Amino acid sequence: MVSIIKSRLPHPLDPLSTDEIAIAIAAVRKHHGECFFNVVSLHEPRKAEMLKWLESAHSPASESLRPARVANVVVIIQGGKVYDGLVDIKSGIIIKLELMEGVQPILTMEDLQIVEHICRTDPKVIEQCEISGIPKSDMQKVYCDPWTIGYDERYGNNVRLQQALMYYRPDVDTCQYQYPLDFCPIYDANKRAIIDIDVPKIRRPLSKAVPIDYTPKAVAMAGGYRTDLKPINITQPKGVSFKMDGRELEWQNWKFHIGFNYREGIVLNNITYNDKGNRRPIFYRLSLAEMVVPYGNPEHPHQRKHAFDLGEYGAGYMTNSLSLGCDCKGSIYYLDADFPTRDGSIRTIKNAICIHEEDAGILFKHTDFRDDSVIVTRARKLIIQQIFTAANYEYSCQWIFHQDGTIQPEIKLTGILNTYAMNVDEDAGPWGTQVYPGVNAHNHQHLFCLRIDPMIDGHNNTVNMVDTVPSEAPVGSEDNFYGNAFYAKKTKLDTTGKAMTDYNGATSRTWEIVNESKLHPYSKKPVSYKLVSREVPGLLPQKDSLVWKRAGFARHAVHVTKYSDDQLWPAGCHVPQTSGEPSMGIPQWIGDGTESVVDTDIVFWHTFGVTHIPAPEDFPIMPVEPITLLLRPRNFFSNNPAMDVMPSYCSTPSQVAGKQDGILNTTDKMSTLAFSNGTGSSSGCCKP
Ligand SMILES: *[C@@H]1O[C@H](CO)[C@@H](O)[C@H](O)[C@H]1NC(C)=O
Ligand SMILES: *[C@@H]1O[C@H](CO)[C@@H](O)[C@H](O)[C@H]1NC(C)=O
Ligand SMILES: *[C@@H]1O[C@H](CO)[C@@H](O)[C@H](O)[C@H]1NC(C)=O
Ligand SMILES: *[C@@H]1O[C@H](CO)[C@@H](O)[C@H](O)[C@H]1NC(C)=O
Ligand SMILES: *[C@@H]1O[C@H](CO)[C@@H](O)[C@H](O)[C@H]1NC(C)=O
Ligand SMILES: *[C@@H]1O[C@H](CO)[C@@H](O)[C@H](O)[C@H]1NC(C)=O
Ligand SMILES: [Cu+2]
Repeated sequence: MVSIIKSRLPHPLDPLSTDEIAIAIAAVRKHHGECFFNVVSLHEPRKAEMLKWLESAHSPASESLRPARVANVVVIIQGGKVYDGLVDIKSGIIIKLELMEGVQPILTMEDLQIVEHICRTDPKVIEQCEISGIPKSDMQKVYCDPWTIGYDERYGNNVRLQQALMYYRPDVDTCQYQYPLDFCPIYDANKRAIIDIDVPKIRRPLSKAVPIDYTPKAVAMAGGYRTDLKPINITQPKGVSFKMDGRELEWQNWKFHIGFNYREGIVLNNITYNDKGNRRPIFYRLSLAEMVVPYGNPEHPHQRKHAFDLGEYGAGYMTNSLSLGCDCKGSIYYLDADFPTRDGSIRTIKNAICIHEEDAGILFKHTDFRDDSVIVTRARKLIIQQIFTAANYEYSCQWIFHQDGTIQPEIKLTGILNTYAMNVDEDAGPWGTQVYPGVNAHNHQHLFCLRIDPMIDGHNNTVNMVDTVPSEAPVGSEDNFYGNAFYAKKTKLDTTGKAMTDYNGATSRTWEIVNESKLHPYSKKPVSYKLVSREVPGLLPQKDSLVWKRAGFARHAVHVTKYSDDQLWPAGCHVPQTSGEPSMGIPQWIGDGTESVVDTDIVFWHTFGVTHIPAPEDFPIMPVEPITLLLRPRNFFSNNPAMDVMPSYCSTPSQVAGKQDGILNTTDKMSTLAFSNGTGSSSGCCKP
């Protein structure tokens, strides 16, 4: 059973409650009359304020130091004017609300949903559909995925625009991505109208291929489902092993707070580990802070396809409502998410976050080959998950905690490829692949930016880049006579400029975040958490390209900046329609690169991901492709911190020799032999 202890006051890092959102909305309305609500979200307490309150938490005066609840509010008023500001929740007073010139705030789901209806009735869109081979009477079968325009130099950023990627569904249950249309209407949100249509030089009429689908009906027609899959039951007869106190979770020595916002989705705060009674700080805040998906087809207007899914649409706004037994199996604890709607009411996404445990294979094992005495300990992992849908694509974001002090962020890509029309005699290469007759899936990258605000045994940390390299001394020299020497070469990233570094698989490059003033008693190396990330493609759009300018965070695998409360968004605050001149976010913060990031409060930014050259196996729906990273303790614990996890089985040489009692056997009673009619005998899990 999950024990839920309800605290009276919200934790300062809890997302705004529905009541708090309503207070902020009422305050803005009182002042500005009718407006469209774009964002009403927790303005996180300043770190210094938060720490001061915590330090004083046991004094009688501490309540007066409790960080105030403040809402960050972004609204759009008639005529498309954008206001961004702060509202104090307790008093309902607007702290500030500033008119923003030349920015476009995030696109909400409601902003997106309007476009399809307008496309269907627009005479110029109807005309283009007819050219593609769709009769006027079939306009209800025309669909569009509205994307922000990204940036189009013809319009700049004073008008709020979307580009409509057009598709056709011959039948309402047929997947539209196999019938892309070749033109691209441009929608103006203020005029609520299509203001332009980009029509390619080469026309590509509607595909006549027979549909391929993943629905039960389509699978039945293609031969039906596999029948040789038997059920797997996951049971936790005594309940889960984690505890929740509000949004604070405790599990296997870990303790942390689970936040959630419209933009990053899951935010984990104040991650600590109880090291034999000593609760050690590890990360102040962890989140996926931005991403960009640049497409690699040079034909106009495909250069505009480079979605910043977090900054332009929001991993929170697009998050799925998860369900038992489908998205997560086992005993699941859920947290909901509350957001404002455009007209100022509340939208609740039930089950936005799921929390559960999974068996994680073997934690460690050793058999003594002399006598078969053995220890084998099974591992458990805890998963905090959300899944968001960015039009065609889905991203499952998992934060996986392990018993040995490792944190493993993992992203699973699935959903449907973004597709474009192609003619029967056309060659899709080299910028794309024909994944189905008439369907061209363009090359693209999925680049994610992880924001790591560390506190490895204290808030002041330093980053080293670590490369394993051969000794510099040549073969035959005194220092390396046999030529076999190699070591871990550390480069201290002492300035923001020097910290702009890239991946190198040949040297097994990692980056370690250290507290230099605390050395491990045995290794004499500083305590650290090391980032192990092996899927780190460089940004493929070239230097000075539109994407390079707009996605400054993606130019390098690693950036390190000095901590600043308001530096949360690596591609800037309001991302839609930024021109990249100047580049917002990380490049601004780094400036001339001379700022010291040694032994101070730092933020570590890591861009990783995959380059996706589509293939027919990805169509019509893509099997999950996982990308995984590790944040591992190194020189942090005195030794393996998980030896106190009960083994499934442990026998010692003396027990084996003497057949003494006391062999530890906690093997589960659910596991059985696969074929009970077979010849194998049930000799226990650990004995040959
Ligand atoms: C597994 O689950 C199914 C259905 O949920 C149930 O009918 C069955 O009895 C379970 N089997 C075991 C061994 O618990
Ligand atoms: C972090 O967690 C520790 C341990 O539970 C607690 O003492 C501390 O006050 C928390 N700090 C913050 C910033 O929430
Ligand atoms: C490093 O760790 C030590 C021991 O926990 C701590 O006292 C110190 O404040 C930390 N250093 C910094 C600079 O945060
Ligand atoms: C952390 O570094 C700052 C300077 O960047 C310094 O003022 C502060 O005292 C340091 N804190 C600790 C705990 O060492
Ligand atoms: C055991 O049962 C399985 C499935 O019921 C069957 O396919 C297999 O032939 C049997 N094996 C023996 C050794 O009887
Ligand atoms: C350990 O316990 C399991 C389950 O009770 C049992 O099936 C197994 O035979 C035992 N193993 C040994 C080696 O005693
Ligand atoms: Cu992809």
